[in-house]
Amino acid sequence: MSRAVLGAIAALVGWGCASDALEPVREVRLGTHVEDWRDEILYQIVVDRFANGDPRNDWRVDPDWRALGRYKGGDWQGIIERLDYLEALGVTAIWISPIVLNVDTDAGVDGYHGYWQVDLERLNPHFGDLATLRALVRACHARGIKVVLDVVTNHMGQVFYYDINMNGRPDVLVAGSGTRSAVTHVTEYDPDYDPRGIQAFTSLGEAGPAPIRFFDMPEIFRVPPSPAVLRRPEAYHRRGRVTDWGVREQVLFGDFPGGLKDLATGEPAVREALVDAFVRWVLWTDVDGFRIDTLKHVEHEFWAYFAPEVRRRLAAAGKRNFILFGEAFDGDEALVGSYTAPGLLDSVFHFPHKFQVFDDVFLRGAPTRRIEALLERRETFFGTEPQPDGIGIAPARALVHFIDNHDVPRFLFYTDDPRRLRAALAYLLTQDGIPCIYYGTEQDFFGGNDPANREPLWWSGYRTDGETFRWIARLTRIRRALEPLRRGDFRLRWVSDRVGDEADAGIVAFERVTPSGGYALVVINARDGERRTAFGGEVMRVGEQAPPGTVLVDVLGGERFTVASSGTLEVRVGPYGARILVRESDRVTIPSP
Ligand code: ABC
Ligand code: CA
Repeated sequence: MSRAVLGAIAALVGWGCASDALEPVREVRLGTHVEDWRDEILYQIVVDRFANGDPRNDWRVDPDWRALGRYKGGDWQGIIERLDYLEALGVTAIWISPIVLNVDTDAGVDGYHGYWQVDLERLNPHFGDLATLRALVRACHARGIKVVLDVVTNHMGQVFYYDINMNGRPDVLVAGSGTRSAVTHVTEYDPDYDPRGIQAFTSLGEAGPAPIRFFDMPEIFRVPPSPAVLRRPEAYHRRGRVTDWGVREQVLFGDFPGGLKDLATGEPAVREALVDAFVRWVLWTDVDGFRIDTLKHVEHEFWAYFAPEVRRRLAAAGKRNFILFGEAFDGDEALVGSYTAPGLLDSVFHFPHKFQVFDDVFLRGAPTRRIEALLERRETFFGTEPQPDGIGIAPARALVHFIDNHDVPRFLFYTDDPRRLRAALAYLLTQDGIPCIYYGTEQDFFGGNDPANREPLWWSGYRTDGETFRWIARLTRIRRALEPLRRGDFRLRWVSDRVGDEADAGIVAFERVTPSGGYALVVINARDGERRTAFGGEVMRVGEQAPPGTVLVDVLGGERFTVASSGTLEVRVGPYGARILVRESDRVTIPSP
């Protein structure tokens, strides 16, 4: 066993070594670093895969490039050393994968992603220590980059087994051994859902709730969880693994596939422990928000407690505008939107938008009319009032839009035409809400299902001269320079029902207008061939901010267009191209990347 492993284990079991968490740590001075979250451009980082800055924490690292389910060595120091890269790309906020101690490895897969938490009060030593995490946040803030932490409230890692046969050992049991009945395997690590709770079994039949037994394997950090309230059976729902995602009760109370044990989030002591633990990391590091995992697996009552309580405690410590947004992985707008109801979260990832717009329209060529339908329903399903003491923007106006993430195949897995991706990026970075870019997109990564979509970024050589990198870098500069693109209302001006060779097939055009009259007009062509904002004698009409005679300049290509006396404007756009038009009289300048 290497020195580093021994050191980590020693720290874990508390042998004299300095421990990050359990001793008093001086809190840092908290600040409010964000004015309006819609000004931010998020960049999602899987820490283990972004950059390796510290070889001393490289134990259990498997260098085989095919072994993507193993630790690869990335860490917080690596991010610190690559801030120039992020600045060149032009993103303004990073969301980093979970930071706390995880079950290190299980069934041949490692906890490199961070979602197998075991101790909410200690950091994952693969990524660094508290000093490094603080240094990261400080270095980011010094460059105007905000930091969002990924937190999990739904479950712990695989920290216990259900001792169904009560023999004190984790077994895989064979049930129904009779010749006629089917033979089934029951694993005590991860048994199937039982609404009564997992039952124990003896030769006499069922014997009441199965005891749960925590593992004690410090060499892989598979130890009784912390804080101590999470070592009581009542802290878990104990009903076994979800077998049917269509059953709401299972989705809420079942263990997450992979044996991730579902926390009893209705229990006051559990709720409080979660708030305590995650708020403490903010007090200790000054991060700017939470990306919350698995929203739809936790009952709404929990969010009604968690969100205001986090906001209250942080406000008391001097931090405001702390964003709380989360992941409800679902195509159902009503469900996804429900987490932004009054009193709950500031925002959510817009999964329905990912499916219907980025996948259907930009990837598969569905009519751009889809965008209109989604937009029309938005205010029905997503919160229209800012959350009390939240970020000050209504959830419906601050939705987090994304093309792909670490749980789905990358956009370029489905197409080998990067022009499609660039059209999607143009839309992502000019529409309203908060755009989020998954690391590696800028390098044309094309990985498929998890874990193939979590490629080490160093495979790219961190080049900044690729076409997609440069395209994103230009778009981020433009978004940052043009207030209407960040804060303006979104007004659709042209979408099409057509998907063939028609003049306007694939065109989406929209205006962004601020209350003080700031104006931008965006025209994107999601298809091949030159297209325009006109069809069958009808031409796009523009808003009153661009009256007849107004000259509009494309900040991307430099071309000029004049609004006709009829208040219409015909804009041509090349294959998968985009135009971002501003009034010439506004004399806009965009800094070059
Ligand atoms: C590992 C393996 C996977 C294997 C899995 C069972 O175990 O790598 O190959 O499939 C973490 C790790 C994963 C790891 C898991 C389990 O833990 O990152 O690598 O997977 O060990 C969050 C995080 C995610 C994280 C977890 C767990 C949760 O972002 O990284 O995973 O902490 C569900 C959850 C969602 C979760 C996601 C992975 O699984 O709801 O919170 N993400 C349907 C369901 C969704 C489901 C989705 C994907 O499939 O409704 O609930 O997400 O499995 C639309 C429908 C949707 C539908 C999609 C596919 O189609 O409207 O409802 O989603 O049209
Ligand atoms: Ca749950």
